Amino acid sequence: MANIPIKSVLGAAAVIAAAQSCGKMPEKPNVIVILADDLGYGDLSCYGAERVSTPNVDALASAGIRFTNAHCCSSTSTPSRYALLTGSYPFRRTGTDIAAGNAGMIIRPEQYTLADVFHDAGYATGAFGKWHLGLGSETAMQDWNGELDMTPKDLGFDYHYIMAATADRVPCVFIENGKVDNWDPDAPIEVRYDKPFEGEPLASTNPELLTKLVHSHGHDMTVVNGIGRIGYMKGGGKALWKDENIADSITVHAVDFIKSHKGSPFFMYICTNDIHVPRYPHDRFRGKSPMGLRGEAVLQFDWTVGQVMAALREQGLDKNTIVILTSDNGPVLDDGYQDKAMELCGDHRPGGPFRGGKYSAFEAGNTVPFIVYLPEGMKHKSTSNALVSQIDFVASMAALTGVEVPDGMASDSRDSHLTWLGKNETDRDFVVSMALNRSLEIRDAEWKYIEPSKGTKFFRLTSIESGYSLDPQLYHLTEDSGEQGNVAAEYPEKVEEMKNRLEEVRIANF
Ligand code: NG6
Ligand code: CA
Repeated sequence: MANIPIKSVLGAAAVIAAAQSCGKMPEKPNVIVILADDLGYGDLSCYGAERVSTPNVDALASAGIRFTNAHCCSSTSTPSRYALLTGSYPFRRTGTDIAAGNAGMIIRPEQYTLADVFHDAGYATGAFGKWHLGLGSETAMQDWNGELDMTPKDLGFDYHYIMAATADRVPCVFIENGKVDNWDPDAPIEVRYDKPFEGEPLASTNPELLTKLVHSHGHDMTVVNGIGRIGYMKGGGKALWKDENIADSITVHAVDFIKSHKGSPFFMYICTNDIHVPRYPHDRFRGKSPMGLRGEAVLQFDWTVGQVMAALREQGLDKNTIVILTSDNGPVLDDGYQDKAMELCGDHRPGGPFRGGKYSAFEAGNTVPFIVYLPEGMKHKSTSNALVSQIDFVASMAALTGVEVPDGMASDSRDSHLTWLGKNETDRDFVVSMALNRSLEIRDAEWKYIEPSKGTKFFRLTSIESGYSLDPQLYHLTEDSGEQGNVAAEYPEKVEEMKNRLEEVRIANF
């Protein structure tokens, strides 16, 4: 039943009835997606990490299902999140690459989103934390001192408390329901990405301002909270965030939402800033990891997960809430700040057994932790090796909640909810993902093909193998999950077959 197009799904009510009969599914379970940032396959203790312990995430995994072959749709944030929320591959549209903090909203209101699914199912919906999909109807035209004219509200989210882009990009403020939270009338906000504001200090010209973190590459523009950022910003005053409080702010708002919606079904999209750069966790995590700031940021992520679960328990909602925890892309150590992530990593392998990392076409770029916490009584198994993809969020959650996806929407998304709920271990037919240079890879449960593409073999600044090659690459994943031997020359028919399958996906005309 997995992987069938949504249009051929039985009546949704029938699907829910079937699920209920075999596993005590609550009638309208709350659904929480916890999306970590740059958290690698090997960064959690339940995925084998030994130099960091993540008890709260591990508890989620023991109460649910831990997937060992789950993939995001791109090895960077914006395109990955675009796919998760729309069920449409980011390569189908231009403008889906890593977004600036003043990018206009990339998903357009007419697109059907994961939030629309839940909205149509009668759920209250909220987005929290890192957004990174643009805001406002037009790039660089946002009024950060008034109300934004296009926001997640236009995409099915009733409520949002978000960061426009990333913690290393201006504007360094939270936005609540279209307005800068804590907006300071004495410090009106201006944001630019094309040129600096005259007379404003920069990280490149005023290094004495870098009191908290110093950059290693990039991040030499406006300084906020003693840390250099990407982009230029003026003003902000009391609205400016303190990096050490970001996790707390996101968590507090998420917990408040849980408390105020305990009486009716809700969907939450909680995107932590951890463990993206700049890594500057709260004092209470400092000195707690042998891996320094990056390890402490993992601990802080784990803390957020613990707070969300504790809130569910306190409200008696752990019995009817499904929590799906995953990451937007693979890991990186030095992503532009001198936080000693590389030096203190020791034998920790953030990408687990996989090759490459963030930005890369190799497996560590898009093989991500994926844990589905299920209410008591619904648990069928503890790990699943099924091949699954984040592209299936929209169709799977539509099937789960009994919503019909409108024709022509979320066309790449397939209903995999029975696999996600552990009722079968059916592999997706194929999984496609995109690397930084927009080249594509396709894999099935056995083989992986990386299409030829131009570009450096090694990202020097981040020390990550790109996986790019002018030659076609074929890896026999069942024997070589570490992608050590390109066997394209030995299996020309397989190369042809995978290439054609990729081509079919690419040119699909929905
Ligand atoms: C890169 C940034 C990196 C990070 C990334 C986006 C530099 C030198 N590097 O351009 O620090 O922000 O973009 O990461 O500026 S993502 O996880 O949001 O895709
Ligand atoms: Ca990311």
